[in-house]
Amino acid sequence: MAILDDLREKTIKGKRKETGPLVQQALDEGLDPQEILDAMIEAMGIIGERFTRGECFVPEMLVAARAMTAGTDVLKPAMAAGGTEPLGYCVIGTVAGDMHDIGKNLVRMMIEGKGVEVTDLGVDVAPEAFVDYLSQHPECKLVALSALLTTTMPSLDATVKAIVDAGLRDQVKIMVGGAPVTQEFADEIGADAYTPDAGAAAEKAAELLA
Ligand code: B1M
Repeated sequence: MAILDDLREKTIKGKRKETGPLVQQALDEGLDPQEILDAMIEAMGIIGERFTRGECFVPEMLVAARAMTAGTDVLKPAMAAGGTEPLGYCVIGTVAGDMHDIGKNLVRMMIEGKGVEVTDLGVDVAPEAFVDYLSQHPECKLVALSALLTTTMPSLDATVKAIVDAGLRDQVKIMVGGAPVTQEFADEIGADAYTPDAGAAAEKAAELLA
């Protein structure tokens, strides 16, 4: 579809003033929000492959990421569910040492879409920050951790360990995810769940909070 091709292209090129209006136009034309999101996710995949091949560098990845964020900001209301009483409470963050937040933001958006109230601690979140949050918010029963780098996967482990050491493990479920993360790794570090994408993460979050 032409508009999605255009959106994919503008995201790759980092045209952040154009992605938002294009997403709005696609919504106005009645396109499925998931289809619109997939076009931008594909764009990030293409940028990532170019980076791997040495055809582009960090600044290009950064502007593409900003363009995608401008697009997802417009998409957010279309993906959110209605409802008044939250299904439960969740805290989310990208783990220590890791600055990637697009995937985490999508996971947050989709979990919110299930009627869960989500507190986002942002990126590069130290294990102690999760522990502090949980200590102060006993109503929070779900921790969602994102990691995009093989080098920050140990921070997932460190965060789970910090929660155990603080004596808070029994009060929460812990979900992990991000491109390099696997079910095997999640089992190894004692997480309750691994999911490969934002949609599956939202399903699992609702299941764990039910
Ligand atoms: Co970086 N980066 N990056 N980057 N970056 C990757 C991840 C990389 C694969 C690129 C590559 O080499 N091909 C590579 C990692 C290699 C590895 O470790 N395996 C990489 C690298 C090396 C780096 C730097 C080290 C580069 C450098 O400085 N030399 C550096 C590290 C900085 C740091 O974090 N300390 C770096 C920096 C950056 C930018 C800041 C420039 C920018 C991020 C901006 C931002 O996020 N605001 C950036 C970007 C944009 C990328 C790519 C191109 C795109 C990431 C993205 O947003 N994808 C990426 C290549 C790629 O992914 N193909 C790359 C789209 C997003 C929707 O997907 O985040 O995977 P993703 O999320 C998915 C799933 O993973 C899952 O659901 C999401 C959607 O369905 N998911 C979860 C995510 N979290 C989840 C949690 C869950 C469940 C599912 O449960 C809780």
